[in-house]
Amino acid sequence: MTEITAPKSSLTSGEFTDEIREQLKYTQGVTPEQATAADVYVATAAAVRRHLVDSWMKTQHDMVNGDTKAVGYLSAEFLMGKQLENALLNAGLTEQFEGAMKELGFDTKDVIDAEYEPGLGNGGLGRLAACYIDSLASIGVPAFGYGIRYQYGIFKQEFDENGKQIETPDYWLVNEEPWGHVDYNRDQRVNFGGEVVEENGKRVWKPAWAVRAVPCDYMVPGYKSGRVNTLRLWTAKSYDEFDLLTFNKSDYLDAVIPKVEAENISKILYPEDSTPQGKKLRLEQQYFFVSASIHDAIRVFYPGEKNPDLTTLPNKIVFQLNDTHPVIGIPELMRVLIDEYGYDWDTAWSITNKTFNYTCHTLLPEALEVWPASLIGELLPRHLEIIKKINEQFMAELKAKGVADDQIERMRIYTDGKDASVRMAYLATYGGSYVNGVAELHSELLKDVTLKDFSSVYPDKFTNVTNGVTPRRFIKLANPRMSDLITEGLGTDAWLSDLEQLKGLIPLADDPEFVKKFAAVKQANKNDFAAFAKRKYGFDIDPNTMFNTMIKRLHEYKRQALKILAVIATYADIKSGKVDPDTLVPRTVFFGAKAAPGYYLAKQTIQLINNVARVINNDPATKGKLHVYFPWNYNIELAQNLIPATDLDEQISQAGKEASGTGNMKFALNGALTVGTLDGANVEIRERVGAENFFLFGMTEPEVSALYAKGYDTKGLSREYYEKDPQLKQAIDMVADGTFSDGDKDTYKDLVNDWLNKDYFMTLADFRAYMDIQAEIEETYRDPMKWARMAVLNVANSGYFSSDRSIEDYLERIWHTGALK
Ligand code: 7GP
Repeated sequence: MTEITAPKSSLTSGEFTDEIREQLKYTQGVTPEQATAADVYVATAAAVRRHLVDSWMKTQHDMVNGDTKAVGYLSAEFLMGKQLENALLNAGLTEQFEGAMKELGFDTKDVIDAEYEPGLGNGGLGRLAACYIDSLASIGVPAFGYGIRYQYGIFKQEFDENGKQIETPDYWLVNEEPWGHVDYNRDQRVNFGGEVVEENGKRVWKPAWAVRAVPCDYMVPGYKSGRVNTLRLWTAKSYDEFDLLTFNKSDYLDAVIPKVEAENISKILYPEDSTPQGKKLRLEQQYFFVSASIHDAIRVFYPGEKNPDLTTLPNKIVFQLNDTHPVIGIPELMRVLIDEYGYDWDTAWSITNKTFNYTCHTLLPEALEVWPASLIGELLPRHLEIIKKINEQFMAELKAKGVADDQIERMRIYTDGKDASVRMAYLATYGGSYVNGVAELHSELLKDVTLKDFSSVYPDKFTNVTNGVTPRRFIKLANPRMSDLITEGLGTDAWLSDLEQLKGLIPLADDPEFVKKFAAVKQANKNDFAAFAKRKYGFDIDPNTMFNTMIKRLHEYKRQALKILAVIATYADIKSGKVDPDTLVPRTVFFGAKAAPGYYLAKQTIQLINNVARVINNDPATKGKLHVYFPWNYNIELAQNLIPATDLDEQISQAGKEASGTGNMKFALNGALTVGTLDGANVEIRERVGAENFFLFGMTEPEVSALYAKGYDTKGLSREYYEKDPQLKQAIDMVADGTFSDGDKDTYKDLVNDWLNKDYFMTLADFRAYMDIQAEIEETYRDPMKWARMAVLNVANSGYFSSDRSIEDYLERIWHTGALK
């Protein structure tokens, strides 16, 4: 094998053009004259893949033959975003692409835009997985991302004429998808159902049905590392295309039922985020991809071996469980080792224990998956037996350690009785080596609250890895102007693979020339966004206002309600003449958020925001002073456009509820200032950028706990805040009295009822503090140089939040491996 080098930047534009021409001709069958931007996109993608193949093969060869352990990142979601620009950047082909497009007479933007964004994830967890596989490849750690190639990703969001969210299916495979290679020759059989019988003193699973798992491989090029990893997403296929007997007896539809049922498994992504589903199909999805991936890893690392020595498995690969969704992998590996390879229980347990680790991404107890034992028994009877045995062993172990009986009872993985169930987070914690939270505060709360019983017995299992984001996509691609300015300021672009180098910008915060340039970059980004929003949504946005953004999933704990109530309060003050609009900093407020289709209060909040926007944007009283826009279908593309244009971002979750957040990192790294609570990674961002460069407000986590203890949500204490605060009262009254529903008082009654009687996430309790911090924000914004200086310091001090650093932490604290030599 040849020596590994950074991708050939020696490829000339001319050569790259020729490759694209070849692809157009031989795979697309069109001449460059006939070609559309969509054709050129497909041909360019194929040319990029071709260019990466050697490094991809070399990486796989080195992975299998070297002594560096690989990482298997098991995740039900990979929210990748569009691929072309990123692949070009990481492959070192950006300039060649620009040259080729010139030569072929195409606009680079049109070609990049021709790609359909795959939405194979819901939010933070899925996007984090995508950032992590970028960083793994960029650092040169051999890795597989393992997941599902859903035919339908997260739904497309539209708003109807009443401002309600409408979900339409996202069939992202409408056109040719040039990145994935379907490898029918590396398929796996995944069994389901049936029963377990005793044969020659052994438990033998007799499954009732099986699906064929076919991998689709995506190359994951590292940035300047010369390494290319694999994202392997599985598709479910039927072994029986067609039942001829049934067809002859009855009709076509009945004859394809088995096919439809099998293929349903990878049909659609569950659109839930931070909420459990508890659906049979969901468990089928989980087992489907995890079983296929485990067998695939054994195939890869023990090629052609009939009797592999699987006691070496933990030296070959370490599986990271991305939340509880892949946790069925623990009993699956036990089953594979015992039933398929003949290992005894203890050996199998020791291998399994060393091979898995678990990352938790939530603080909401209801989001920790619990499966009915009956369902597991029905779909995976052998696994249920194994889980019960793991539970018995666990309880005996706890007893031997002298753990009190009531604590042991609380810690059960398998709960007996009528509603017997399996707690996947507990199974993951016991079954793997390490458990980590995703920000310091989150990891502390996991240890001290959510998994307290476990951390008291197994303190060494618990660790933290604070999330990160890839600077390639979220700085370099999203914000090319700022990237150029950073490179100019630092005199090198090496910061893109060593983000702590941004610290070199600190002295430039005191250089008025640099700060001015920085402010000019932000203004240009705002102008760009206004043009983008006009094109895409028809919005008329004034780029000379403060851009104030809240983009994330719609969830009560994230408190979009707090933001919209504050907007309403300001609007009311303008209307009543209490505030002279000319004294306000002109502001444009942006929301972007999808609500889970069955999440009623979240959907009401969306409707409210849309109608507040409608009323305010049409009211001459606030013209030029306050506007609200809600671009629909928030996705990665919108994030890449809006984040670099934002002045102020909102991270206002109730303290103790947001595990980390990653949007907060993207904003800080793009020179937005944050208004936020002491929650998730906000805590660490503020620590790094400096308290004076962060707008902090609201209760802390201990204050929140104390207020719960007083009965905030159970005794209806929120009403006291409403009665006490005239501004809050007025805002809520306006929602109730029909101001945003054409006079109809019923439209938002459930939302209002919840605020006044429960308000579990304490929106009302934090309202005053949130309004008060606005004065400070406005005063700061009135001094553009001061604001820009603070923004520079946010960028300069946020290098820690690179996903490269997160991966380094995983390597050191959990995976105990490193880059390929
Ligand atoms: C999210 C967390 O809500 C967010 O705080 C965190 O930054 C992100 O994961 C990445 O760690 N969680 C999810 O997206 C999710 O679906 C399932 O959690 C329990």
